[in-house]
Amino acid sequence: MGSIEGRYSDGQWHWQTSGIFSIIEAIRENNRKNKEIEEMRKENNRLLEEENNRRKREIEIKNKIEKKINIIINKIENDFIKNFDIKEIIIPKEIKINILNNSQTFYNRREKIKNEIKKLYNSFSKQRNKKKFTIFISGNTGNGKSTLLNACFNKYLSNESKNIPCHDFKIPHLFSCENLPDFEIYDTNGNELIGENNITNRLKEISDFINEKSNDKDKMIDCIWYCITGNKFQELEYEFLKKLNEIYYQKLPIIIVYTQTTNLELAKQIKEYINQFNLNNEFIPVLAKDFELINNINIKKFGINELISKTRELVIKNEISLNKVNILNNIREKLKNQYSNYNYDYTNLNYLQFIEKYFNINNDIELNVCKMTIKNNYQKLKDKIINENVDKFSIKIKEETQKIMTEYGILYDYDLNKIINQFKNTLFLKINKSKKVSNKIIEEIIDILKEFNLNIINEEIQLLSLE
Ligand SMILES: Nc1nc2c(ncn2[C@@H]2O[C@H](COP(=O)(O)OP(=O)(O)OP(=O)(O)O)[C@@H](O)[C@H]2O)c(=O)[nH]1
Ligand SMILES: [Mg+2]
Repeated sequence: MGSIEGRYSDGQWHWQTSGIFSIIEAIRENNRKNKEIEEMRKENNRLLEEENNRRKREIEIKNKIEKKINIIINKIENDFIKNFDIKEIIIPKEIKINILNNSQTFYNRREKIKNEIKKLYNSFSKQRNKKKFTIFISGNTGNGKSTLLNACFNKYLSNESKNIPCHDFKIPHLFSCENLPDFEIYDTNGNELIGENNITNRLKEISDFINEKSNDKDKMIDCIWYCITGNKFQELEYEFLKKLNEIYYQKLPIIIVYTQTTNLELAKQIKEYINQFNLNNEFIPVLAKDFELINNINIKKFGINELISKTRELVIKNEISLNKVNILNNIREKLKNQYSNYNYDYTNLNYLQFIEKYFNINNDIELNVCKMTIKNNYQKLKDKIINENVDKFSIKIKEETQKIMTEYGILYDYDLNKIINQFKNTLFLKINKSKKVSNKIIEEIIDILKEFNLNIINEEIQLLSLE
């Protein structure tokens, strides 16, 4: 057995166990310590897990923030670059106005290009390899086709009908006369447009005939005169003309000749009425023969010369537009030879040099002033623009990233300088690139070509492109 002994020293009792008591005590003590250790271990684990979780969450949030911030930085950068227009910025407004408005040189540039094109245009119309303008007259019976033909040649060639229609021509008959040597005109039987079927048949007859002639370059039809008269533009005439226009759209000009015009006011009304249909035919009122109003009071004939010169003009225009690709090639070649070594952005010096070279302008004071001003300001302006943009850019980046950080209650450390430098580089590239690309001249040429009825489509713009 064990015992417990007490001993007094240092002012207090000290107990000492021995034997079995001391073993029990030791076991108890051991258990207690084990428990303590176990609890400490648990507590430790808990804290560790908590810390781990906290770190995990933090990493997650940081990742999220990083992603968001990267997206927003990219977007800001893209927006800046996209909206950055060097042409608007590099040259200050005053200089631009100076260049574009006040300078005779620049004003003349358009005229000079126009003249170049005009020359080509004229040389083309002179080169017309067909000798005559071949006209096909169509229109309802009795509305004055033969009389019109005779008036053009100033000679009675084709029978004019008296009271009944004279169906002289089973097939269209070609007339010509030295009085108007560059014209030959087909007279035809009048259309009797009764019913839809008739329109179709008549159209077929006419188009077959025109088609057959088109195989021979010298004999092909160049223009149709569609004669109408009286105080009404009939529904069937409209149907007929509409279909005729469809067949010959951009192939053959069709002129509406309003014959036997004794009342200009009425002619105007008919013209306005037809305009509603958007047929886009030229409308020319004509009186082919003096008209006796009453007892020797005559209305004088008129309109024949207008009809003839309009016809020449439209036929040539049509031929040119059919030959458009050739002409465009010509123009392009001509311009390209002069442009090829130059950049032609009107905001840079090279462009001015190009203008100088292309139009042989050497001592134009205005041009030189522009040149000097641009030269002196160019680098300064470039730096200014870049700095201004960089400032705006970094403010925007700071603002937007701050917003995101506040939203997540966390600070995120990103390298603003790196981002800004990258932005600067992109901006530089863009500025340098934009110097080389400008369609200003092309646009102008396209505009001018339009005036000559040379509307061009996308591929042709490419063709014309000087790059
Ligand atoms: N005064 C005058 N009479 C005209 C004019 N145009 C036509 N006429 C008369 O109108 C009638 C018919 O004219 P045409 O020229 O024969 O008509 P068309 O269209 O050739 O007739 P078809 O060949 O039968 O289809 C004739 O009597 C002409 O003299 C004009 O401008 N002035
Ligand atoms: Mg006739």
